Amino acid sequence: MAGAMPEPAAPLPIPLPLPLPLPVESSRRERTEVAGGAVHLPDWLTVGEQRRLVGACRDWAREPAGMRATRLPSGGVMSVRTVCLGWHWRPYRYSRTTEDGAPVTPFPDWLAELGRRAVAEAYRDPAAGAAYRPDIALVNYYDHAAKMGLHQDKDELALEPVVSLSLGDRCVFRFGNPERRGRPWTDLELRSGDLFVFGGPSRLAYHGVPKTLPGTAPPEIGLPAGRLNITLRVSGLPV
Ligand SMILES: O=C(O)CCC(=O)C(=O)O
Repeated sequence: MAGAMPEPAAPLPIPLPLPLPLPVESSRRERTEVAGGAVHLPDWLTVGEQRRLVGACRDWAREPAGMRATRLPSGGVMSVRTVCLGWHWRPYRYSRTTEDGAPVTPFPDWLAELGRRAVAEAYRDPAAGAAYRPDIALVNYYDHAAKMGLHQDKDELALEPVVSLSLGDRCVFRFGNPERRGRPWTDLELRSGDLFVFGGPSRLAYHGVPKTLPGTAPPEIGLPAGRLNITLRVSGLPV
């Protein structure tokens, strides 16, 4: 019949899209309390803050007390390269000068302020944040092959939390227990901008970095290769 609606064409053999599942990564990237007092806050630093920290690390690395591979009393040399602020870590104690006599770079107030914000937000405890007075930073640079074995941070006289900030390539961060260098542990991925705070019952937990994931750094933070980690600590040493 003229003017009649044409028969609908057979449906196209292209299925309609199904609702997309949530990306696995986004469902895992939430605040996590890995153990008592050990908190992972993903994507805590903005890109701008990451850029500023990368630039500051570059400046600290060039200072007279600059970045170096630490020689262990056993004779081994760490694959990670480190520059310290406030107090220089020479295994297994702190001093105000490096092994070659250079004065350690001062610990800046703005970094302490960042540490206070980190503790307040990780523990959801503004008073704990306000009371936090870090005076040591260890800035570690990992090239594609560097790693760090399981160890405790126990050369400080105070047991205030350690604040750890990650920049650049992702890594596998192994967080163990305070009793022994072994299982049980949790492996988690730390990415650029992530915050990890460990204090309280986890302050002396063994931890380490078995590997980094080269080529995973976000290009916009100004670190084309490798991983930087900044840990803030309270020395408990006299001013
Ligand atoms: O690179 C990290 O995430 C850990 C660094 C660390 O364990 C340390 O500096 O003692």
